[in-house]
Amino acid sequence: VRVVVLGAGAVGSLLGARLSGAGHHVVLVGRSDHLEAIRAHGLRIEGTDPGTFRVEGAPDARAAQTADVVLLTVKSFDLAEAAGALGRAAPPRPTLLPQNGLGIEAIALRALADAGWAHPEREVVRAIHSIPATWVAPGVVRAAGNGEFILPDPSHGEPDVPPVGRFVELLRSTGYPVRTVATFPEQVWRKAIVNAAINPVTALHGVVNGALLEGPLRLEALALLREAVRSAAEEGVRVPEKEAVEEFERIARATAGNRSSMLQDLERGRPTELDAILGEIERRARSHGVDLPVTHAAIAALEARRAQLAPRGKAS
Ligand code: KPL
Repeated sequence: VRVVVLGAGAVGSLLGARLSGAGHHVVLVGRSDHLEAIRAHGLRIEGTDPGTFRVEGAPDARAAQTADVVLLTVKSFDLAEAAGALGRAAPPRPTLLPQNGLGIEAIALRALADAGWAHPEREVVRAIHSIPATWVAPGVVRAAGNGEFILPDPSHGEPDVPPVGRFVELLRSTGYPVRTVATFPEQVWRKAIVNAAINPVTALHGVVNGALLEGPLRLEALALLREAVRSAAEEGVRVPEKEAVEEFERIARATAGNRSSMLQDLERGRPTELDAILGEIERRARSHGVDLPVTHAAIAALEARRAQLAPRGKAS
């Protein structure tokens, strides 16, 4: 299968490496220094199942013109722009959206439709995952533990099912477990709840995910988790708090050595997924007349930290 990874950061590159290892033809679209390093030395994966992998590089979304499938692995804050570029550069293609956060599909569908795809909802498959990947340097990514993919159960889709089965098969070839669930929208919330607990606290304190398993940082994470559970409930998605805590612990443990994506973004002076995670959680609660004080304070603290760290002129 010819796979184009649009947005080859840590996760996109790691997936590209695993797919290439499984015999697929992989083209990464990403930063030029990353592609340069890969051209010279191959794509190096450190950590879990290390190795060096052959993948092609391409400068922009036009690579998707000849793709069988597209993994749109940019972060949520770059999604509208990347989906627009994909829509303008290539005809409709099965496209996977594995971002963190809430409201992701709506952003991609709107951008693809605006760019000219007639029925983007037939092509786009939302997925969630907990694969820990750390950016090390151009050409080098660390697989920091284990994770899994969750996709919607295709048998519960609309008659015009998007190509879920195709992605299930493709993603299984990476070696990561892939589950399909009938309650997919609830799973998206469950992952957002876990991200609401892990990402802001690791980013604010500059610690790996495993540091939240005990002590005061655990309490900080759980306070955010509780408010996220409340927001979900207001939206009609009932996640028992006990189950949310267990999921938080399971993922923090499985990715204990990883630096969360929000911490990595903050340290690199990039925008973060704060808005797609805590911002959405707060807005949705507020639309039901509910204030989330801990979430609100964490958003303010992270925005302040980002303003301190962001390269000048690039704050957004
Ligand atoms: O989703 C993640 C992220 O960092 O964004 C986890 C699963 C928490 C791994 O770090």
